[in-house]
Amino acid sequence: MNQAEAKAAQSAVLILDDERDMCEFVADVGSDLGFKTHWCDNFEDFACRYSIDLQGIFLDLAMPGMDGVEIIRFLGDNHSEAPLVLMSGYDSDVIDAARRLAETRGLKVAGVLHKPFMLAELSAIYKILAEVRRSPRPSAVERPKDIYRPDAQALSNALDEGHVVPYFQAKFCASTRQVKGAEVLARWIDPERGLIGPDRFIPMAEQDGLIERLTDTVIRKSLAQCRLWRRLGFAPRVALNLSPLLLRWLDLPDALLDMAREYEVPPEQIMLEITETALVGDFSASLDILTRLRMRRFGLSVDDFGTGYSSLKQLQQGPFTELKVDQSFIAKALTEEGARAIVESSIALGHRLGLKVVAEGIETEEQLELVRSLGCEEVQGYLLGRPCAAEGFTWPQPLPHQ
Ligand code: G
Ligand code: G
Ligand code: MN
Repeated sequence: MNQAEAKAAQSAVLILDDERDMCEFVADVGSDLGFKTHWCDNFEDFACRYSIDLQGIFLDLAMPGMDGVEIIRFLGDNHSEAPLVLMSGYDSDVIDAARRLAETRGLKVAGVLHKPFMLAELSAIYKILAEVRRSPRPSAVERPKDIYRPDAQALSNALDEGHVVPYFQAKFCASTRQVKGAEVLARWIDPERGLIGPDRFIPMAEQDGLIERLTDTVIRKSLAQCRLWRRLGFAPRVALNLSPLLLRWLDLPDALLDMAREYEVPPEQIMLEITETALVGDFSASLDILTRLRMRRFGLSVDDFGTGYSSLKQLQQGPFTELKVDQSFIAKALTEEGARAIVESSIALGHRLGLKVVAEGIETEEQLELVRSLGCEEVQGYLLGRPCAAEGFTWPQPLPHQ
């Protein structure tokens, strides 16, 4: 027995379907590949058989007396880490909805199988199980509880010691692939724990009153870097993320303008990215600040467009100059009709409102080609450039007349 087979032998796959021949069909493939397979035709048995160590779960979405949604909830509540395969005879939009539901509950959807099973499904089952066998067992994966959750004191110390630094992710022209600018993304580099991402400290900074200090640190370091780049003959354009909370601070426009002057970076070269959710709530107060920022010549970008709850009227009334289509739609645009419709209409809407449109989260050539063909001006994503430290960032040589 080789290593992969030995690993598979300890692994179990659980199948829930009220049609016995479907269960046997999947179970046969699983056994062929060396998995222990269990199948059941009702939820009670499934719940008894369920364990956190499962290597894969095949789930029928439509069974008499219960729907797959209840089981998805059960798996979410039990923090299931096993790759989940959804099986159904429903239309693909129903299956897509179930997949999204499972993902929002933290489940990992490994695939979807359409009934009735044909040859294509058989090979899909082989492919999914072979993939499952190669991936680490759930118990070997870092569990959420093992992740370091810093507190406010730790962040405050890190800020004092200069451990929070800007990383830069390039924004490219969608057609020429030239670097047009960079988005600043905060990183906490802890000498012992290594790199800590912003998702683990920005919400906490917002909650514990550290967001102003953190933003001040990140902006000053980014602008100091820009000054250096400018002195080296480059023309860096940077995008800074602003917490929604800062849009309640009436002195923000002047404070930012003072910083831009101090570091000798023209505000026209600075884009301020504001998440769409920030536009909810007291919009007139935000509008006051946004307008004054625009009057000081900063660029204003609506970040994560499509995920917030702002009305189109707010988008139309705000003095924005750029719209960033959220990466969650880009990720699904080539496989889900609904996501593609959102990408298409966001780009068209941005253009109708006179905004430059940026697509974020571009990971494949196909995604790049899609947004380029829809007229999107700029792209950002792992395909062309990951966030990196200033030292790793290269600007194109400016043209002589610049
Ligand atoms: O950098 P990712 O690589 O993980 O960033 C995750 C989220 O954190 C993004 O939504 C980004 O907008 C946000 N973020 C990154 N840096 C900053 C920052 O300096 N300030 C604020 N408010 N948000 C930031
Ligand atoms: O919300 P905002 O647009 O500021 O977030 C940017 C986030 O997206 C950062 O966490 C950044 O690291 C991440 N990111 C950038 N490019 C890609 C990509 O191609 N794929 C994925 N999955 N994340 C990306
Ligand atoms: Mn952003």
